[in-house]
Amino acid sequence: MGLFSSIKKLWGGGRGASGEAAGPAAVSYESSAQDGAWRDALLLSLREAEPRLSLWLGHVLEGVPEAGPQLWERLAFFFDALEVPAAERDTFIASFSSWLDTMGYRAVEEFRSELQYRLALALDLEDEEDERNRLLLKLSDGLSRTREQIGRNLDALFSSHDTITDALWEEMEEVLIAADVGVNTALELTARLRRRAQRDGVTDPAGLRDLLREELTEVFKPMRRIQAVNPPEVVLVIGVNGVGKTTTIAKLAHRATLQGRKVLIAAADTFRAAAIEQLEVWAKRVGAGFHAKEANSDPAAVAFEAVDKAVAEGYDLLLVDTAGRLHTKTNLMEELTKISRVLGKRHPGAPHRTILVVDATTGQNALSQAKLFNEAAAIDEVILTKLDGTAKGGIVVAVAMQFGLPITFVGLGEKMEDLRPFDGEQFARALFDAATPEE
Ligand SMILES: Nc1nc2c(ncn2[C@@H]2O[C@H](COP(=O)(O)OP(=O)(O)O)[C@@H](O)[C@H]2O)c(=O)[nH]1
Ligand SMILES: [Mg+2]
Repeated sequence: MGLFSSIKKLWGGGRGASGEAAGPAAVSYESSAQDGAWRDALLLSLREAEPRLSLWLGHVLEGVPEAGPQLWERLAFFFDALEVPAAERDTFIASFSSWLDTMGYRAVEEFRSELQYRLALALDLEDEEDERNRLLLKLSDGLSRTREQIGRNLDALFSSHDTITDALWEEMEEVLIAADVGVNTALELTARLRRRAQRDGVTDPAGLRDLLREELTEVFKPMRRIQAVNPPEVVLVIGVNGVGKTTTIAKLAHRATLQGRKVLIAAADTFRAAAIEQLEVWAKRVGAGFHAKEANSDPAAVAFEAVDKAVAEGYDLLLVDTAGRLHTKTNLMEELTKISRVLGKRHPGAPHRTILVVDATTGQNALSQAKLFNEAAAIDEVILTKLDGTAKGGIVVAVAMQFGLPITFVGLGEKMEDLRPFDGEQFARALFDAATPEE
């Protein structure tokens, strides 16, 4: 359900299915002893609110200090007002409630953000502006150091030149290199900007800021991809040790589960028993299936069995975790090729996507990793993790430009909700605009 239909529901839908079905076994939210006047008040504030999920949620949570019957009742009422089918409403509440139990959260502030994330996915509002702004804010936070540095240097650069000269271009290269965009990328980006400035007849240095943002948006333009048509979709996740593969798999599984897909996770990183256990814990937490063998088993065998299970048991998505620590490049290449081959043997077209996970805090090192893995496997996309903790945001530009690979998601923290679709225009804004985004 998109935002417009949601608004229409709120305005025209009245009480909807309120009170029509009993709650799921685990959660009770039938009308409590308190009077029902809050319903009218809540419906009114929802209708009067600007149509933004965060504001709606604010009203739903008004006067609710912690999880409990009052919260379930108000949430259920919110779903009813949006005419969400009772079964979906109940599943959402039951699953959220059991997640709270698992995490040991009670106070609203501990789970508000996860709740909004889940609502955005369940109500199909993630593409709405409100959610995009939220991502932008988070991205801006994470990139504040990069932005400060680049922004300050660009300001200094633009104000110290009256016209666009060769010296200005050289200094711009230096600013970009200092932001860890990398030498080659900085040179190429500057060359492109130069052409663009000439073409558009830009002569005022201050005009270059916009050009830079436009050029970057172009660099990040998402490539069209053909989606897998034969479920289960098989996704192979590769990357150096410690970059965040396992965490990212858990986050991807979490998203997919919230979107109603049946997910299986395979532990083809068989080096350490602890790594297998870590993945199993995540699978349980996010409600995904799990397939593993004992430590030091053949990773390709794990992958083969997992895809077998995924096909046989009707999974929608199989995520395959891999090791990133093979001793030589040849080893690594052979291992990944073998895994890919057995996946494809059992299920035509698999792996449908091979994702390289890159740790943004490693700066230029990330580039050489991308290069190495690109030789070992046909990478379809990149996920950049730890953008929350880096002053080297420029690396994103380098990866996208040097490899022509689309960046599909970014990791902005260790929590499950901290994986967000990557939007190049947003990123360019977060990176280069000194001005804080709205809100
Ligand atoms: N701050 C931050 N930490 C992350 C992010 N993604 C992963 N991590 C952390 O990075 C560490 C290594 O992650 P892990 O998934 O085990 O890496 P793997 O070896 O590639 O599987 C863990 O402590 C994660 O919590 C992120 O986006 N932001
Ligand atoms: Mg791992």
